[in-house]
Amino acid sequence: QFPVKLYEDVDSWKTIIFLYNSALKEVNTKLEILNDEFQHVHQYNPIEHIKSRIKSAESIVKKLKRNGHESTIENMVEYVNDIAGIRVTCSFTADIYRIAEMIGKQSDLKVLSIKDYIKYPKESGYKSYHMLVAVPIYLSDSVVDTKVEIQIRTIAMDFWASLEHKIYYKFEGNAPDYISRDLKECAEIVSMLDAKMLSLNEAIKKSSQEQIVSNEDKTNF
Ligand code: 0O2
Repeated sequence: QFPVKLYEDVDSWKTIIFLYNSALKEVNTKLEILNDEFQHVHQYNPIEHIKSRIKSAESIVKKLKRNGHESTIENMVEYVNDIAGIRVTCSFTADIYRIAEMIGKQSDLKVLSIKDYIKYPKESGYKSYHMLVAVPIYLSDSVVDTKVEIQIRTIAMDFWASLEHKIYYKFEGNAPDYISRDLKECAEIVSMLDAKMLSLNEAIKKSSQEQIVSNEDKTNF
């Protein structure tokens, strides 16, 4: 458990978690609005679903330890960037970049860093687009910039990452070679599937547009 012993520590822990929860609410609302507006303008939803969570005290401590930091409240705020995390799942790879661009344009969100594990997948085969943003939380007497990690990925990438995550924890990071190999092969299949689904979707869109034009031609005639 997190070594929160002193009363002041308990108090600052509660305040910090309150801030992270508020930041999640803010970013969730922003994403929902972007999705609704996209539906309104393009009759299409780029987001399949959104999940958010606050990292457990146990995972925070483990992450600090893994990175060689002492478990203090200051270190947790400074070094653990994904205490507040939002995962956005899309159908197609193109939607990921569309959403990332829309987030980047929000003037009240500061983009602190971007990790494009889609263009540059991890050694394991992990693919996802990570954005670390700071959102201002307006309190009665101050404004606090609070960090939120947004992970954007396709349904197929999410399927792969969930299984890999389970395997990683089951074997404590030392999965047998044949499992890591098979996982990597699955990651390649996921990439092929995503590319194929995207081009199929483009073909469907093109054919619908051609149909509209041909119907307009008939009416004009
Ligand atoms: P958990 O158990 O999911 O919470 P940083 O300090 O931000 O520079 P960090 O946190 O390693 O370093 O950044 P990164 O790479 O953005 O990873 C943040 C989170 O992305 C991880 O949190 C995972 O949730 C996910 N992630 C990153 N790499 C992988 C991977 O190879 N496989 C899977 N399944 N998920 C990954 P945690 O705290 O490491 O893990």
